[in-house]
Amino acid sequence: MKCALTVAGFDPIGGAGIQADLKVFKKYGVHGLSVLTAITAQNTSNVDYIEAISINFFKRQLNTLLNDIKPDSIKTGMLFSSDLIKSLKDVILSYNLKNLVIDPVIVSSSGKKLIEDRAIDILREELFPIAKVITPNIYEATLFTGLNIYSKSDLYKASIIFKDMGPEIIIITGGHFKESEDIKSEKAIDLFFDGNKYHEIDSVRYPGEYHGTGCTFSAAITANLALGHPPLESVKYAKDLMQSAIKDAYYPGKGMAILNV
Ligand code: PXL
Repeated sequence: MKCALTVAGFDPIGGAGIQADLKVFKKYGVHGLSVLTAITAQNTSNVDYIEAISINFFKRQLNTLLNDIKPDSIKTGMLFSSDLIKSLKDVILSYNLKNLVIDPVIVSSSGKKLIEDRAIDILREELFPIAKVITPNIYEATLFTGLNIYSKSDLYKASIIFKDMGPEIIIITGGHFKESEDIKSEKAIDLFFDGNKYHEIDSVRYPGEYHGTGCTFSAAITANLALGHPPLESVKYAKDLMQSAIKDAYYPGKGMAILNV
């Protein structure tokens, strides 16, 4: 059985973070490995509190696991601090891990910062250059590129700027478009760019706020890469999963919906 590793935070709701990633890996028949960066206290309305795992314990989790098992792909979610990011990079290089998918998590869907401000540059500098795929949403793309993204042509410009940051492939997810013509469209458009070719991948837009969309999407890409699928196919399969998971989303609490993976 193929193995994928998620390096991410703990979500007690079970809709994002490590828990979401493991559900997605299972869905594709990929064995899920997980290493924890931070624990959170949260519900479907609010992320209340975050505590990072100590660097020592973080490294122990990675080294102990990787001395035994080599994952076929790896993804990152909430990385929280500069020290966690730097330690992770060292480990990825020393174990020669391939197929790194980075979901550049900045804030939760409920609006809480999931990374320290000073760690944002470190994430870009240390991990983007060794990434196979990065999966920014509109908010993250705006923050990393400095562009205001209101239209499809802005997505094209942003993906060129991202390419210069070093990742092999960029997929910007357009589901969060706010103030553009595109919001009036029934479609959500994602833009895939490999430095050479662009692919627009469109899907039905379902209105509303969903918890864990970025985690689920990036985990699905990671699982498909572990299975040996090429990046573009992996992204297309991941989009298919997102469509059904969003269509059948449910409300376990009083706040946001959870994806039905
Ligand atoms: O969706 C981003 C995210 C990632 N990781 C954890 C989270 C969240 C959102 O709440 O809780 C642990």
